[in-house]
Amino acid sequence: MILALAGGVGGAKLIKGLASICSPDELIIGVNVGDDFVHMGLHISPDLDSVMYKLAGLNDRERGWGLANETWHFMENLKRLGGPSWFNLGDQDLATHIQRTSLLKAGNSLSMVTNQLSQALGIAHQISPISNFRISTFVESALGEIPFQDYFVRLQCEPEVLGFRYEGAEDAELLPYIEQGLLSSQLRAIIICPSNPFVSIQPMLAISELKRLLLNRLVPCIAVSPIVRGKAIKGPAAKMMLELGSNPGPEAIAAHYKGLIDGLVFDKADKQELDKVSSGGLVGLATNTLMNSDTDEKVLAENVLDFAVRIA
Ligand code: FO1
Repeated sequence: MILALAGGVGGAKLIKGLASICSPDELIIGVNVGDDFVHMGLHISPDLDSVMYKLAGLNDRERGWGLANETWHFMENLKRLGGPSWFNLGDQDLATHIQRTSLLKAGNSLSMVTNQLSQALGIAHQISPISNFRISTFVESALGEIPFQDYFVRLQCEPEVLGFRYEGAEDAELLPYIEQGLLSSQLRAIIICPSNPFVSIQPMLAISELKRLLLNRLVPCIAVSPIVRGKAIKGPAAKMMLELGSNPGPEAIAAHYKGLIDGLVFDKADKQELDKVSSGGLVGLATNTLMNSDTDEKVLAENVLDFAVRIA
């Protein structure tokens, strides 16, 4: 059994690759909830939706979020009425947010709601929020604290980051289903998908129970770097690393996950970093990490799992 931790777009691609080679009872998917926020009364769960739409084959590939063939009549009319236009809610996507909000209001947990939505979309694999508790990522900048979606969407990742705060993480309980997976004798490997270490993975690692279970792991934990040639495949990860004083690359990712991982997979474009990464007990693997097709996603998933078996 494999347990994978994922955040935004890059994470969803590798999850799709893993889901194409692991059956539903072989793959536990833990997804970041730090991006979640309430917008116009709707509970939005961007990372859960990225994974859900991706596994349902409904995702919009170039946008990276939301649904393919989306239309924006709601947004056009919202703007005409003077409503907030900075966060785009597609006409089809709206149904997800309204149904999720309705099910949550009816007393269902986020994990129950995610199961209901995923099953309705015909997804065989179980997608789980890392916790049913609210965790809210704030970006600390010279302008003060910025809620994540304001930073990422409204301010287009422009402010210089000084740090992060994951409100609610200290009280958040790790989802029991995830905890059971980490304690299971069937577990063979833990995969940290190529998501932003600061705003997609760290909000999960800020849950003390998860961090403790990873530190005491009995199986290999493999991280896949989201950085290629010093740049993030998508999103602000490299910009954040530079602003926090580290050099975006495999070595900095290895340092970020120090103690939590046994192997680091990064792109063959950075294979010269192999020696620097393979030190202090960490094993490096340089391979193709760019996922521009279903095949790329599947091949990377296979390479990551083979790597985990090799270093077990
Ligand atoms: N990202 C944007 O850059 N602009 C948007 O207008 C936007 C709307 C949006 C609506 C629903 C949803 O699930 C995600 C959305 N995202 C948008 C992406 C969102 O900001 C995610 O947090 C990122 O994908 C990072 O994980």
